[in-house]
Amino acid sequence: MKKALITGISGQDGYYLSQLLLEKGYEVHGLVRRNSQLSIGNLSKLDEKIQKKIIIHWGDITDHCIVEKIIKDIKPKEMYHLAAQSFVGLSFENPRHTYNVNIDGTLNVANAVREFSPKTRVYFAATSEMFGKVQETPQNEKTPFYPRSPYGVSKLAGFWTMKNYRESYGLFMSNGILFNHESEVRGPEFVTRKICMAVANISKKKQEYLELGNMDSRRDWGHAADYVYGMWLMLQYKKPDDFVLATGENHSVRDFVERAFKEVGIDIGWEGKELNEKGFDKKTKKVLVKVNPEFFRPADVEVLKGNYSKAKKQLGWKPRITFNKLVKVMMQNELNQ
Ligand code: NAP
Ligand code: F7E
Repeated sequence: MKKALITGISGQDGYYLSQLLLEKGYEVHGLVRRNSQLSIGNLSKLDEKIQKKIIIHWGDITDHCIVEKIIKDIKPKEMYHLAAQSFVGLSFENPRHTYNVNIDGTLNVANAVREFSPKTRVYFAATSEMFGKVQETPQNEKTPFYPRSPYGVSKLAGFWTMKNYRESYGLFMSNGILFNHESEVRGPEFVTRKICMAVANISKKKQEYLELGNMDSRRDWGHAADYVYGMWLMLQYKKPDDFVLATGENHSVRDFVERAFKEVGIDIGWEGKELNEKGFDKKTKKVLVKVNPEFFRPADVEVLKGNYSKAKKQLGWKPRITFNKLVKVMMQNELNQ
């Protein structure tokens, strides 16, 4: 049986990727860091029968001893390195922790594979945040990088570590430069899930209004289920390489808010500018969206839009879930809670 190891298996992408690999007949191993509740994060949302099939190894990605031991013991055919401090906003407050997990953790993976399992094919979760202050639009694999946060900087170090190990030691290490992908199990602090949770609560009269930061920010949002399939395709490809996965479209945070409210039958109008901007229900005139400076970042990535033609041509990958469908499934999930 083919063995796969997923770090960060308890996160959003781990939830979808573990199911995909089990469906494909892999023996799935996952690294989970211990917490006082012994919680397995999103994996606990899986059907119990599926959960039981996943072999959990407890450990932190920054601990090279455990990373080496697991890779040496399992010698996986494929390894998906997803573990990261992935919240951009927090990376400004906790830059050291972000570097430790995202840079040292990735170096631990690269070294352990090099030393104990050089035939393992490795996927690294790189990101569109590396493009940051974008140097061209749309962004592709050749676009120069300009990260705008400690998170972006840390992922760029991981990206180059993979590329350098690939070129220096002939290892199969591929970088997925993935644009934002969301889902029903997205962490609640990310803007899409935060909006959907608030809109569902407002429609059920459990919350008065939603507070946001930079609503002009534009993102290329897809669904995580499509993107984990792209990760798998990268490791089936004849050689290691770097690939952008995106939808090729972008929308502002404001567009996302409007779309989410439409799902509960509310038409949002806007008035005021910058910190005084407000979103109101066109019918009742009630203010439902406000700006709170607390949610602005010291530097933001204003606009992202990816060009996925390399992945389309070489991997046969394309996104299936549209922006409107993404908002719909996320909203339906919140309304059913
Ligand atoms: P996520 O939901 O935040 O999941 C991150 C995972 O990493 C969680 O399982 C988390 O464990 C684990 N982790 C964090 N610190 C760790 C540590 N010190 N040791 C071991 N595990 C640790 O992120 P995601 O959305 O699934 O994204 C997966 C990967 O893709 C991340 O590397 C992210 O940076 C990258 N990425 C995401 C996107 C996106 O739009 N989603 C786009 C591009 C790249 P806990 O459950 O214990 O917190
Ligand atoms: O912010 C703006 C915010 O936190 C999106 C991670 O998966 O994708 C994700 O990073 C935009 C930003 O995601 C709020 O300023 C406004 O411009 O949902 P986000 P992100 O920063 O794009 C990339 C590709 C990754 O790799 C990351 O791991 O929305 N925004 N108001 C807000 N953002 C949040 N979180 N909360 C607000 O209230």
